[in-house]
Amino acid sequence: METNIVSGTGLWAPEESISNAELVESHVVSAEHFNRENAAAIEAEEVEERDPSSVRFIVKASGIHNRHVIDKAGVLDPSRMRPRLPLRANDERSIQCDISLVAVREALARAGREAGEVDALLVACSNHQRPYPAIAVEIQDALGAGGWAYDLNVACSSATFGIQAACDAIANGHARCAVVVSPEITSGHNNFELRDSHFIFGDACTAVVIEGRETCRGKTGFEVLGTRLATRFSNNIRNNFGFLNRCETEPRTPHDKLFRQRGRQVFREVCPMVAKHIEEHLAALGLSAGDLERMWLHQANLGMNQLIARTLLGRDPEPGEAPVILDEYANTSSAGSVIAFHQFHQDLEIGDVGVLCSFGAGYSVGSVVLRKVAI
Ligand code: CO8
Repeated sequence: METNIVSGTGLWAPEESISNAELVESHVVSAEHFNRENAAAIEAEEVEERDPSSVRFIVKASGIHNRHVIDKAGVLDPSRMRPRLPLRANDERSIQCDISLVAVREALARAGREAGEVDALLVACSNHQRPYPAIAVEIQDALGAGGWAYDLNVACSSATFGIQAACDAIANGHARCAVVVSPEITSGHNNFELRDSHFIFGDACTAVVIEGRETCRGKTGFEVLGTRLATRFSNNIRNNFGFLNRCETEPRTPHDKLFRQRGRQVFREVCPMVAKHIEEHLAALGLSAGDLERMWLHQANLGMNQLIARTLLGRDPEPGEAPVILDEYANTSSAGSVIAFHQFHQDLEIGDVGVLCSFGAGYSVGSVVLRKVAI
């Protein structure tokens, strides 16, 4: 069976970013406005008063200091609180296609591959701009790639689920050079009006090139020792936006069609699930946490990552053992663990082993165990 290699990664992140202070300032203005407009209903206890957000809470609860977004002005405008994106005509490229091209081209350049050599392309992310034609097929066309392409969505775990699908396709002879791209425009479906979640997300797009060892052109790469996926149904992270909204006899509130979660429950339930998942995956490969040089974990919450690493290692992780990018990028959904890998793998030695792991809505967990190899 073909040995799969991660031969290149790429990253697109918006130039514009928002600090916690800027985000909180906009939230406070919006909450005050809401409370004024709804004073009578709040007084009658028909509507809940909106409490102001705080920078101190955000840093303490999440470790997030900053996030990059596709349109800062729209997100921070208290009367809008979402990106302002010009409508594109059908003959123009979609936004997800445009940002994907940047990340994919970087990943291919790092792998020493031409776009025309790609024969499988998966757009793996938590929201697609339209149901069809698939964003993946649009990117395939814009890139000049061959083969086949499709979209898939497993929320924050989309990239690792896509990597497993790509590895399976190569191993089964259905593809030779696969790309998994995760264009996450989270600011389009985050609720910036509510303090509980307004600080959580940021936008980014990552790309991962996977190919058989025989075709690799680089001097080094990361051999995929194994992939493992798991899902368990939970309503604790949910978004009710969908194509049947317009058919529902009771209209949903706008907030119901955006991201929402019971964050504390997610924290409590997902951390042990992830630690056990990684431990069992490593054991199945004849490895243990002590063999890991690096953990590229999903970037939702600093406390979650520290707890998962501590559970696995039986001690606090050393600086750099579980790299953090959420301080700068916030939760970029499925792109997060790939950004951590993209930015923190160059220093590893041949033979070093690491695990890339995502987790989130579903619930879903995906792990990819990687070993640096000379080609
Ligand atoms: N400022 C001040 N106070 C606040 C704020 C704020 N911004 N937000 C909440 N509070 C208050 C609460 O109201 C609460 O007050 P009280 O005790 O009076 O009720 C108090 O602070 C404590 O609130 P929490 O219990 O919610 O605080 P936590 O310590 O649990 O921290 C976190 C909240 C940071 C959300 C934390 O629970 C967490 O990170 N949990 C894990 C969440 C997670 O990993 N989720 C994964 C989501 S991503 C995913 O799966 C992909 C989805 C698809 C992408 C969607 C893109 C939009």
